[in-house]
Amino acid sequence: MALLPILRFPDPRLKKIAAPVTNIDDSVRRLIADMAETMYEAPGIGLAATQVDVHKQIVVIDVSEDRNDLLALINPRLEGLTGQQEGEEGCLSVPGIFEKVERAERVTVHYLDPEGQPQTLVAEGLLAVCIQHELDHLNGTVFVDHLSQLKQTRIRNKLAKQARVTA
Ligand code: K1U
Ligand code: ZN
Repeated sequence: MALLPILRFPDPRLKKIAAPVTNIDDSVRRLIADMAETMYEAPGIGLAATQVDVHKQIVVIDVSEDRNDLLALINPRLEGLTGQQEGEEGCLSVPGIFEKVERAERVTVHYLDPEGQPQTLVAEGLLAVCIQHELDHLNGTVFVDHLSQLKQTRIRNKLAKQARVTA
């Protein structure tokens, strides 16, 4: 397994639209294992392939307290978004920034598992938020895009300053 470098906002590659996976083979399963290792090490509760510069529809998620309940979603499709919730979100591509974002409270997601089997999951609360956040990444959207222009400008300036300090 390997740790993968994570793209940082506002890298333009985070805006790419991910393509469906057409063949679920060992290379896809190896990528999922590497993404999981990268997510756990970060640490994070989710990671989309887009964030590691692979533009395929793959996400990994683990919102469990014990960090032992990995979900790998291939070609995920959302349906039946209901209710509303507002919670603080962070992003491994936007380090050090946490902002409130409004999301659906409950979602249904259809996807293929790493064996290529179709699955359906009904999620609510943090898992529903994380699924929406990760599926946004596959569509080239970062949580910052949901914020006001003023907040977006402040975040860009803060990250640019951080980058100058660490350069
Ligand atoms: O997509 C990502 O960059 C991962 C992101 C997912 C996420 C967090 C919060 C709300 C929605 C989606 C993160 O994991 S940021 C790190 C984080 O929130 C966290 C890290 C360790 C333990 C608990 C949370
Ligand atoms: Zn993110």
